[in-house]
Amino acid sequence: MAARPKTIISCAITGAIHTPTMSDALPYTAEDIATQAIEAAEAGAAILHLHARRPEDGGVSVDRGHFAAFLPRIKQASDAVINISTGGSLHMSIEERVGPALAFSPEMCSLNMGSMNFSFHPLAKRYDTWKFDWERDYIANSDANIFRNTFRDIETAARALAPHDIKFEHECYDVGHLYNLRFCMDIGLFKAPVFIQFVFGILGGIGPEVDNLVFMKRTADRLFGTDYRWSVLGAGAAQMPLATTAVQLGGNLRVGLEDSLFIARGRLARSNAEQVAKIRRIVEDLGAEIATPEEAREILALKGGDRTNF
Ligand code: KMH
Ligand code: ZN
Repeated sequence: MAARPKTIISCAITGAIHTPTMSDALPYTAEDIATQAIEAAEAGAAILHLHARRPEDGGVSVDRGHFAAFLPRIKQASDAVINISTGGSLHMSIEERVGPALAFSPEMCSLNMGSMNFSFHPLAKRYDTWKFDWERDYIANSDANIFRNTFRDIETAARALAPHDIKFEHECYDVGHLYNLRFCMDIGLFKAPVFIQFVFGILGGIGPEVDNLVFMKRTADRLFGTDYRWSVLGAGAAQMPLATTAVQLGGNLRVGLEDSLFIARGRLARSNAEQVAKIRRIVEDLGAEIATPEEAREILALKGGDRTNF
């Protein structure tokens, strides 16, 4: 029997959905983002998916200075693969969103593979008071959001970043996004092996049922054969259950406060590292082994941590 592949744990440290009111653990200063990222790597995350935020109020940022305040600190303390988001916020152009990846040339960056409704407005009802003025409207008005990732946007990002030899985390929120990726590979935008993040449970995307994971995986097998590696991200309450299912199916997984603020039903996580430690226990209890950053680099054919610009 072939050896079981090692499980790559990605951890998405802060994201652009949750806001400071929702959890005291959500990091938004450079110091807290760096500390939580380093601790997540120590707990077993091989890949750190990173967004920046404004240190004064936690707002979503693509400012180079905000990234520059934590990237070198993380690199100094950890060998983990750095993955910079190109998701930005839902109000930014693709040129603004790829800015940080262009500036810092990380080993990986996210790339969202289709346009869609992307909403978290139901969260607004859960809070009566907010830590910062911007939060309530940002959340409540997300029912008007279109997360724009047209073919032209995807091509713009791919061509701008091509000289940097960055491996994309192709975020696919529905089965059509897999076909978008196949089309983009066919016109030469991405080379194998591609890394697909199957995303479940975002309002506007496919729901977090196991049937849907099997369907996405089966479709990807048909479209990409051996040319892809895959990982699973379940939003909110689906995070740990779907990550566990991914391990059982031989895939990789993503946790982190970007995707869920909780460690168990009704219990907020104290940190990103707490979520990583929990899923690591599950991975090992299921008889699998986690991948080190070096192993993740080999599995995903990454360029190496010495070829970044930070
Ligand atoms: N929060 C995830 C569902 C990105 O950074 O490019 C989406 C995400 C997007 O991770
Ligand atoms: Zn993200």
